[in-house]
Amino acid sequence: MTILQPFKTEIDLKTGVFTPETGIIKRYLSQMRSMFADTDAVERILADEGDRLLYEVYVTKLPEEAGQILHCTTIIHPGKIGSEFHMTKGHYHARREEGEVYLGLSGDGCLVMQTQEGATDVQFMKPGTAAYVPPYWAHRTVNIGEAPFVFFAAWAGDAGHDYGTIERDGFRKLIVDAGGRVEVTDNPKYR
Ligand code: M6P
Ligand code: ZN
Repeated sequence: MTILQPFKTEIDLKTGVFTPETGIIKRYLSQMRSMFADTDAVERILADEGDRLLYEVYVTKLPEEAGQILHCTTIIHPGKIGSEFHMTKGHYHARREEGEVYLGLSGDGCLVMQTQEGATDVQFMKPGTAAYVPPYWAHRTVNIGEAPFVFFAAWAGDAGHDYGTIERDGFRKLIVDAGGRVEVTDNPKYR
């Protein structure tokens, strides 16, 4: 495995910005067209206001190999697509036996999880919440507030991201705004 020099990163706890910046991933609505339940709302937003930046990920550049601990911050901007709150794509780990740890830094969010055996779970997160994604659980985060939801994540270097399974099946649970109340509902399109 790669032998590295120790290093550190300064993280702005409010904004999630990494210094030095070693990489940033930006995800737009156009890249998640079919992931939101209300696909009419998606197409309306894209036509009326153009593309929308949903979330950003500040990553450390580390080799994706066993023994390394990858880490990043994610910033989900506030907003909704129809009644569904802005969220990440979500994924299983390619190596299902690898878990992950999250730490809420700013804003309000929730962590939606599920297993391929049909179990579901939702953990609400605020600054200071450490949430654990055990092995075998797919995970997606959602911004349920009016400010950016920012959290730190750390996971095994060889875990890998399996996006395909979620792209095909979706998540069983949706996080929606029901007239000012955050509600967990069943996804009518779950396969
Ligand atoms: C968390 C971690 C990252 C992930 C990011 C965005 O910070 O789980 O590995 O990349 O969220 O989520 P996604 O990759 O599902 O878009
Ligand atoms: Zn993960």
